[in-house]
This record gives sequence, structure tokens and C-alpha cells, in this order.
Amino acid sequence: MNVEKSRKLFQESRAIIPGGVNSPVRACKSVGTEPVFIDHADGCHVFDADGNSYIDYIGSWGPMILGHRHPAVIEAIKVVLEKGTSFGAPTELEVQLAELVIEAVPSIEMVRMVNSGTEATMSAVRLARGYTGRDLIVKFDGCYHGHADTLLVEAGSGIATLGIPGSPGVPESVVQNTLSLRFNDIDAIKDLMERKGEQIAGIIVEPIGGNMGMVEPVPGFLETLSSLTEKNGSLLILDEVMTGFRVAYSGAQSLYSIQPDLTCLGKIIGGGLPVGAYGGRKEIMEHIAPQGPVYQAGTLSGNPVAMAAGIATLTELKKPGFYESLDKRSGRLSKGLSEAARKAGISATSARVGSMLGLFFTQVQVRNFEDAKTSDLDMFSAYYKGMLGKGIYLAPSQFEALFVSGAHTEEDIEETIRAAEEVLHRIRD
Ligand code: KE4
Repeated sequence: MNVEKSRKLFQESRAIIPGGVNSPVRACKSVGTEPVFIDHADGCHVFDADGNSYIDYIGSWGPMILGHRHPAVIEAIKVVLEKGTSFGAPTELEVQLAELVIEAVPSIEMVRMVNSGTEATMSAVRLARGYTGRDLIVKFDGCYHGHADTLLVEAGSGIATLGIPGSPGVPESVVQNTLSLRFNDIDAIKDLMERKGEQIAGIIVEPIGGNMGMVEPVPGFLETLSSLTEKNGSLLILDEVMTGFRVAYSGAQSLYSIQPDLTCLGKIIGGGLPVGAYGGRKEIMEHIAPQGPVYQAGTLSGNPVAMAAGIATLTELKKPGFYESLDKRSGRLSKGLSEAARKAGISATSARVGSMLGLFFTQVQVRNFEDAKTSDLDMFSAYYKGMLGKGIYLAPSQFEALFVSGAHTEEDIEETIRAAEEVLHRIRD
């Protein structure tokens, strides 16, 4: 495959952008290759600078659940563009997106738009601390909530991919109030809340782990977090930046019947433009400035172009049958990839919730970050490179999830499975 133009662009970008990328995981360091530069995308395909096409399972790391350049989204953006791009003043579009989010997620009575998932979780943590008057925050190893200092402790995603323990530049004084436990470890959280529950401002968790690879909650884990936070006057913050509108229109909380105090959103609600949000019970959200004393602000928060993309996306997702059909195709893919590994005699375990899925090269049924790290990373790198060579664009890290979109056809799924069978067979030989 000719990737000369990407190679040249990467050489140029590395001279003037750290690592040549604007987000670390895109550099493909952990899979020992260089990134292809994407020129354009359409439906479930992305096309690189050299004209190679790929079936895309990154989907811009989650937002592109409708596929790229969905006509309704593009049209909505064009209409707004004719009226301007940013006013720094309230617009009707912000009300419309807020109404869609509140209607979709019953635990959200009031919502604030921000520009990224990081801003959403950072603000939700500050709100939990401001509302409770407490400092301690609990998170879980392998969960990634963006790069705010207070949450860069035992994080997943790029931190896990690059093996950065936390990160230099994050003072001990900041993270001393952040406790990180093992994901799915019910006894550990019970013990901690027994000992320190009264000091805990909030527990923040990805309801389904998507940043240590794909890890489902064990029965009772989320329910325990919910009951213990309620008992101790702490807040339960569900980080649904990835799972929100992904695994179900009403998010993972609707699948597990969990009523969090606060929910963080991002990715899909921006339809590919920069949007994050946090919301929850009105009596909590009313503590946010200017209604309350907890400060949070943003020049481009609620940007009209981004709102239009989000409104168009959620409007499409609401249409009957979208998730059912997506679930069917995603199930076929997950099963096909697992079968491909089995046929090649390669140990692998998989997980899937809706159109979010993962494959680990380990015999262990992955329940937490330690389990995830038993995956054979060399095997993953060879698999990643082999699939790329066959025109299948996977996340360049074992510690990420894969996403299927409404634009992936059954034929795209079958082509992907065939590619995996050939690649895994070759690796095995
Ligand atoms: P952003 O600040 O990247 O918009 O969102 C941070 C974030 C928060 N919470 C969860 C559950 C997330 O998955 C993310 C970001 N996800 C990563 C992919 N695993 C974004 C990709 C990247 O960092 O380039």
C-alpha cells in the first residue's frame, strides 16, 4: 500500500506539532507504525492522503455513529453557516440541543454545554466538590475521563497506550484527593466508602469501560456505586462521553437502570464538532455559575454550528429501528472477529455492548485494567498493521474500543471478518 504522502506529511508535522499529532493516540506509537493522514471520509469509509480507502471503526473515536458526512448533518451545518459561526451569546440552537438531551436522558433535568469531554468531566468533578463541600474523588484504574489534572490518575486510553504513569506536570497536591480503585471491584469500593464515605465528594466512572479496551461492568458493580453514594451523601457521576447515545439513545444508564446524580456527555452529541456537556438533577446543576457559585465558562460553549450538528445527529438517532439494526450488524462483527481468532488458534476474548466492541488477545475474560494488560500487545500490533494493510481502519491501541456506525453495511462487516481471518491466520503461521 502506497502511503508516501502520509509519510511526508508526518515528517513535516513532527517538526512543528508534538509527536506530529494533536492527540497522542493518533500517533500509532504503541503499534509501532506511522499514522496515515486522512484526506476525506464518506459513510463508513475514510480515505488517506495517498487515496487509499479504509472501512473505519474509529469513527473519530466515537462521534460518527451515523457515519461520515451524513446528509442531514451536513445540511444542518450549511444552513447555520449562512447565518454566522459564533456569537458568544445564547442561541435557540442551544435550547434545542439541551431539550433533546434532557428528553433522552431522564436523570438529566438541567444541562450545560462545553467544548469537550474533558471539560465536561472536569466541571462535573468541580461541581460535585462545590455541591458537597468535600474534596475526595474516586475513579477507577483504566477509566479515562479526559486530561484534567485531577483525573489523570491511573487513566486509560492514551495514558495506558503510552504507559505514562499519570503524567509529569500534575502536582501531587492535586491528585492527593483522587483515589483510584480497581474497576469492577465491589469489595474495594465498599471498604473505601465504609472508611471514608463521608469525605467523598463523588465517584466518577465509565459505566462501560472503553479506555482500557472494552470492559463491561459486572452485575452489581454500578448498583453498588449508586447505593453507596446515596448512603454517604456523595454524588455518582457517570462519564457517558463515549457510551452516551452510543450503546442506547438514553445511554448506558438506561441499560443498567442506574440513576446517576450527574452525567457527562460528548462525542456523539456534537455530531463530529467539538461539544461536551454535563447535566443532572436541577438542585445540583443550579450551583453552576451564573445561577450558583461554582464557576465554569467557555468562549465557544454552545457554538451554533456544533449545536446544529448535534441536533441533526440526535434527530436521526431518534428514528425508530436505528439502534436495533446497528446492534444486529455489530453483533455479527463481534462474533466474526472472535471466530476468526478461534479458527487461527489464537487466544482472544471479546466484549460488546451495542455498537461498541473490543477484542483482547488473552485467554482472560477481561474484568479490569490488570486483566486487560495481559493481552498480547505484539499480537495486537501485528493484527492492527495487517488489518490496515487490508483496508480496515482500527483503533491503533489495544486499550481502545471499536465503533460500528449506521453506515456500515452487512457487506462491510463481512469484508472486515474475511480480512481478520486472513490476517490472524497469517500471524499464526
Ligand atoms: P475529550 O476531551 O477527548 O473530548 O473527551 C475525553 C473523554 C472523557 N471520557 C471518556 C469516557 C472518553 O473516552 C474521553 C475521550 N476518549 C478518547 C478515546 N478513548 C479520545 C481520543 C483521544 O484522546 O484522542
